[in-house]
Amino acid sequence: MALATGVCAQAQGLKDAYKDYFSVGVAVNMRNLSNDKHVSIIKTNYNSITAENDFKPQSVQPSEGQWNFRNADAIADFCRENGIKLRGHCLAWHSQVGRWMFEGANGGQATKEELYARMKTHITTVMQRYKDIVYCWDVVNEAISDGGTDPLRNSQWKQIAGGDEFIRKAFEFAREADPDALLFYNDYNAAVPAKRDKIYNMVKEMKAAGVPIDGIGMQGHFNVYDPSLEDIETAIEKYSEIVDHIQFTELDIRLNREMGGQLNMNRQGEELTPEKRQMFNDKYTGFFEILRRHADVIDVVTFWNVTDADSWVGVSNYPLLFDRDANPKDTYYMVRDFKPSKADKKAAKKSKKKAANKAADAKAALARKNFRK
Ligand code: 9MR
Repeated sequence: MALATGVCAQAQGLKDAYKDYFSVGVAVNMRNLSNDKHVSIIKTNYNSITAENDFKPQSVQPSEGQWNFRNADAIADFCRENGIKLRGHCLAWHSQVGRWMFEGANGGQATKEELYARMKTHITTVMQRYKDIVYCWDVVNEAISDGGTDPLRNSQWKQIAGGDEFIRKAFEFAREADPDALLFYNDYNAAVPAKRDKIYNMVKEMKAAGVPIDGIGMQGHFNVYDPSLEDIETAIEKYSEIVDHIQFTELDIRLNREMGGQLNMNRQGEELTPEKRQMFNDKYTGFFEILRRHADVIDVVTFWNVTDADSWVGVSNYPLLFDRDANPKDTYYMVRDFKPSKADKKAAKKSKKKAANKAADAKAALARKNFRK
């Protein structure tokens, strides 16, 4: 048939271009879902969605026992309707969680028992509500410290638990709530050697003690300078010694030197000079080359926001593949229309049977079928 010509070889969207390697995802908010152009970008390019904010503890349970699932339900329904799988983000985090989680019933700080009981209720309620469509969860988010000698962030979770026990508890409650979901430890700066080693050691020790951690989420809030592509690749290799699943969960690449999960500077980027544009293109294409090489262990790469105008790092940081007007940059085509190398083809073969993505896609297909009933 005439259709079987070169025209068909052109990739449709990112998810199609990478179908033999890994899934491609995006973080969405409610504004995206009521914008036709954004919806079209999402449907064309992505087969995994993360809610940017609407599944977080503060959003779904602003005060104890008061549940607010409106936005989370709308995002889950969008996924069900379109057969797009959903990443759950997130269950235990020091940020975007109501203060009530850490307050004692009789004033002062909660006891460990109070904290764990609330944690269990939260995790069980949220996970069971979305178990038909959510294929993996960031169970614990950002619990490792950025500097200092203590590998643990000095959060209220840690203070009340008296150490890292809350991490174990969170994963155990999560496994019990939905035994089919893949469970992730998720953090930023996960490719920076000092923090990488702390994450590696924590996950290794926990797994050896039987804690049900399936994978590591490397957020991927990069900039055009750091971390180096070498550090990113080394981190993937190290983590793959201890887990079968690595996901890049929050990808964006800033023009300024700031990186990680918090904005310490301002949302000013830098001028988009030809040099900067080149660095940006090189970083994205180099990063995707690495991802393809490691497709056997990488399940999904998720962009943190749809367009530059949505980005939490500010539009002038130019961080994504779609510009402020939701038009694809030339970088988008460079990432999408790659020419597979020999190494790519080998990696694609190795990753083709990847059970995680298949199971998750089957779940999304079933959710779509049920949604239409
Ligand atoms: O993109 C999110 C932004 O809209 C929120 O204001 C912010 C609140 O902390 O969280 C952002 O998303 C974070 C994600 O949930 C966890 N990793 C770091 C991300 C950027 O701060």
